[in-house]
Amino acid sequence: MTAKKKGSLAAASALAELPSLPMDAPSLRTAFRHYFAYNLGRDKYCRSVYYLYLALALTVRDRLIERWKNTRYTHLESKCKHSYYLSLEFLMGRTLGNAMLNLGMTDAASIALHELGVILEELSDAEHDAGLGNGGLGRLAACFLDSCATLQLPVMGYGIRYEYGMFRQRIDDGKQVEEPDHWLREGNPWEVARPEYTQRVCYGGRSEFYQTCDGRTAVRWVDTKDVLAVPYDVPIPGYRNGTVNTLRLWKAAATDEFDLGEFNAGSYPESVAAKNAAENITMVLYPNDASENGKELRLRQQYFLASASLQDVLARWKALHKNGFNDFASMNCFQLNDTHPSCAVPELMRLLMDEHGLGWDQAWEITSETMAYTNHTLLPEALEKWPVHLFRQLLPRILDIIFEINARYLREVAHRWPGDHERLRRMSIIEEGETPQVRMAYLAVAASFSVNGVAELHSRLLTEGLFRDFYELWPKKFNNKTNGATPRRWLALCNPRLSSLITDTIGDKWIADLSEVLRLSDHAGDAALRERWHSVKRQNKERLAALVKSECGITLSPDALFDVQVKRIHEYKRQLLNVLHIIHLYDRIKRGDTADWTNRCVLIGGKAAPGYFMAKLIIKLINNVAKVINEDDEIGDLLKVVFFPNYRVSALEVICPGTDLSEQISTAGKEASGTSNMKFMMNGALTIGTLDGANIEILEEVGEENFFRFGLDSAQVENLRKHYDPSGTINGDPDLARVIQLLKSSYFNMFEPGIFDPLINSITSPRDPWVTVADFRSYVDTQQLVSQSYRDKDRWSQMSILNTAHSGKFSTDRTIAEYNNEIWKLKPVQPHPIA
Ligand code: MIF
Repeated sequence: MTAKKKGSLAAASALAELPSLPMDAPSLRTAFRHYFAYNLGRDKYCRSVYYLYLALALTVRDRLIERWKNTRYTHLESKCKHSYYLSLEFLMGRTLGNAMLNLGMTDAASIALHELGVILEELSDAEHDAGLGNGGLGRLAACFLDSCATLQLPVMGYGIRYEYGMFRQRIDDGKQVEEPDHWLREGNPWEVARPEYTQRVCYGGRSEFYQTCDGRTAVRWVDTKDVLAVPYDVPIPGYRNGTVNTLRLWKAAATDEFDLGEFNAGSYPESVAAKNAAENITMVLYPNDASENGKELRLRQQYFLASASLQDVLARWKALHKNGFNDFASMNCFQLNDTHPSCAVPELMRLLMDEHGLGWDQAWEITSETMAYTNHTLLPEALEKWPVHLFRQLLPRILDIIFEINARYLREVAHRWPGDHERLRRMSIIEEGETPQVRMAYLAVAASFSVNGVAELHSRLLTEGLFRDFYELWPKKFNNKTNGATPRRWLALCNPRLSSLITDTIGDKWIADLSEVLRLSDHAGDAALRERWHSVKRQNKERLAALVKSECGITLSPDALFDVQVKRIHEYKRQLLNVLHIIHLYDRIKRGDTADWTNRCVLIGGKAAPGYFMAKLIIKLINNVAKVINEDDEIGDLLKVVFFPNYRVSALEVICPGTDLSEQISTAGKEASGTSNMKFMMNGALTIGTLDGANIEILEEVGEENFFRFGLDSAQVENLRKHYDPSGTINGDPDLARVIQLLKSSYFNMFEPGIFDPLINSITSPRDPWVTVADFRSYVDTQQLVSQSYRDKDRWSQMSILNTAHSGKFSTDRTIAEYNNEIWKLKPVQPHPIA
């Protein structure tokens, strides 16, 4: 492919060709024993299952690697177009089970281990979650990679190899305590370091103009402080199709010369400190979901990812295309996962102009034809803005380019709306003010050929609100791509019992084509299926109850309705509304109002950003309410409340199969999409939800009669704000009044006076942005309907089957097919079969 190799290297081509590795149980057993004894050097004194897990992981990894190599070869040979998914977050969770499922080796591995007296599930449970993301946005990126590989699309993920992922959450006296998650401490078998593809990323310094030898004026970025970006590749297998794509994660490392200067000057400690500063860039994931905290280190991370990834793509392009960048735009596409990687816009301009000698116009043509931007939220606090002075100090050359992009684009605006200065001010990439700011979303929109939202409602609200001016200017750029979840992890892997039942009923095509599950609806009237469906749910609830028992010490009865809200803790998601309902149920029991009662276990889980005071207080309130209720002898099994600590991907894999009711209760217009709503639906949970995000599309698919809808819609919420009167609502609703009275009376914080006042004040204020109490009555009435419905087990099972049956739309295979057909336009590539 590239230059002819000499000497030993010439042998590499032959060295890499080996007979394919067998996947039958005896071969897997032999490999497993070999890794355990020789590679890991463990013996009969081994005291940790972790090494058994590692031995199996290495066995699986070999089989991934051979398909990985073939995929890479085929991509190179076919000279296909590529897309790159740039994301600061990839919330991968565990890999072992998923890799075995996609390679089709789970049964053989299970048999091989069984013969050795080893239990596969125990090994799977020993794996640390790769928590390189906060929540939905990061997990979506992980699901997308699975679907890209399954659809055999040449898509590569680019991200950051954080040394510390999402913090571990411990609950101490009802309060969240954050602990560092050093997930790499025991090594990571799922990565391959590739230091030979290291890139250099520049910071600081200044721009310098100079004359090139052919007489052009050009710019170079000088006096920079550089950091190395070392790639670690993670294999991403498709579902039983021979494809293994790549996720490339960058780790920061200090440059050698950087240390040397300092060493020679005799300042050893300073030199080591400088080295640390470089390596700090990829040390920790910022634990904020849908909110920004404006730290310089975060901007460094963002630029680091953008620069290293683009240099990597350009280097590969140059090696293969001797005749320059003419075809670059038709062969490459960058999908920006939110504005986090949007430094890629000016960085691609810089690389093309300063490093590869292109003029502005050609560089702009390439940039604006290759960048595509996905917006994931309308919340103002999540919209990234960086102070101009920070850019000037950290990335001066990048700031020059942003200014120039802005000037040229504002000329286009001025031409379209002559004399409309207000509009120019509104649309400028630079927000004027005491501290001028770079509006990253506007930069991304101005430079991208495609801008999408993540659910129908969200995409419409984008064009009506945040991006209204841009939509008027460039209507064709805007489109919707409703989110999804991969049915491999979120049904086949996490719910083996339901998967077998589905496969028994309609065959197994649904795993690679979720639209097939619709065929279940023909069987929803079959009493025998409903009975089996119910029994599967019951077993999954027992599994969840066992997890809750071991994690929290609380006993849940699987006969009760399992009512679950797991997601990041945020005011807009309204965990508080859930708490108001819990207190209302408690109050009913205390008043003896329990005729036709349905026993309920309410489980709430999620992490709060460490600096988000109100979210942390919500966690404390949930825990206090749970304690009072669970310790009250009058309550017994009528009502149980659990705060599930350290909610993460692997926890959802147990929680979602065991859930009856999925709580999706955000203030309408605020949750861009939601994705756990889809995972719960696939697993046969019913949803209680507002008309928000993808709930609307879930409701459309499954029908009103199989969905518990409540509350104001987004237009009603906006109207209500003008005359919102929570006190009136509270006084007019005796149930709500009693709930608020209980809260105010310190019933749940007897020995912690006043601690919940900020929460009480916020929901009783006419300025409550989330209009929580406005939806109370509708929520409580709908919950009453849920309770009634649950008592008809057979009907509930039918609704549950219909939810799974109508979840086909919410596969990321569908989402990715739309990204591909409408944005990326890649052709699937079938790799050569392994030797
Ligand atoms: C949105 O809040 C969520 O609604 C969406 C967000 O489903 C998800 C994926 O598109 O992205 N910072 C964010 S945006 N975290 C999320 O989960």
